[in-house]
Amino acid sequence: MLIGFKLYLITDRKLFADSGKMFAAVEEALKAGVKAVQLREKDLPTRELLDMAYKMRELTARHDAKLFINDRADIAMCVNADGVHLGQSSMPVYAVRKVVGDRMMIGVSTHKLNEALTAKREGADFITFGPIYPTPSKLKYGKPVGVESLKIVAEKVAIPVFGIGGIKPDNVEDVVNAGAYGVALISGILGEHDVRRAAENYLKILGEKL
Ligand code: TZP
Repeated sequence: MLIGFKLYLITDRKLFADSGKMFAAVEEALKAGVKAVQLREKDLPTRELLDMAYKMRELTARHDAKLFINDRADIAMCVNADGVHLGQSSMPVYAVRKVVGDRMMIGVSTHKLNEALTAKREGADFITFGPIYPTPSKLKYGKPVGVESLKIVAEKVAIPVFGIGGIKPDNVEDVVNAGAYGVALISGILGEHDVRRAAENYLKILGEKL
C-alpha cells in the first residue's frame, strides 16, 4: 500500500492551554503541507474523544490530509478516518483488520524488533519505531533505542518505518539514512512557537516540499 506521507504529526493537547489552541496549531501545520495527523489523546473520555475526532476529521479533510485515530478503531470508523494507530496494548492488528478490512490503514507503535515483525506479520501498513532519541517525557516512552536498532528494524521489516521520539530538524537526516521511510513527531512541531514554519522545515528536509 502506498503510504503517501513522510511526516506524521501526532497530537498532544497537554502542550496547549486548551484544545482550541491545539486545533489552531494543527491547522497551521496543515497549511504548511502536513498530510497526516494522528489524534492521540489517550486519557479523554469516549464522548470527548469522539467530539475531538469529528473536528479533526473536518479539519484534516479540508486540507486534504489523512487522519489516524490512536487505539480506537470504533471512533476511527465512526468519523470516517483514514486509519487507526495501535499501541502494544491495543487490539492486535489482525483483530482490527477483521473489523476495518482494507478500508483503513493500520499503523502500529513499536519499540522492539519482535514487535515490529509481529505488526508486519499481522498486516500493519506501517509502524513507528522508537523512541529513537530522548523525548520530553522520557519515562513515559521508555529508554531511547537509538539509530542502530532503527537500522536493523528498517532492514528486517518490509513495511515503512517512521522514526519517532526526539525527532528534531538536525537529526532527521540520520533517521532517514538509517532506513526510516519518514518521521513521526509531536513537540518538534506542536511545541514550537511558529508551528507553520517548523512544519515547513521538516517537509523541506524530507523532500516533501519545494
Ligand atoms: N512514542 C514513542 S516516543 C513518542 C511516542 C508517542 C513521543 C514523541 O514525542 P516527541 O515530542 O516528538 O519526542
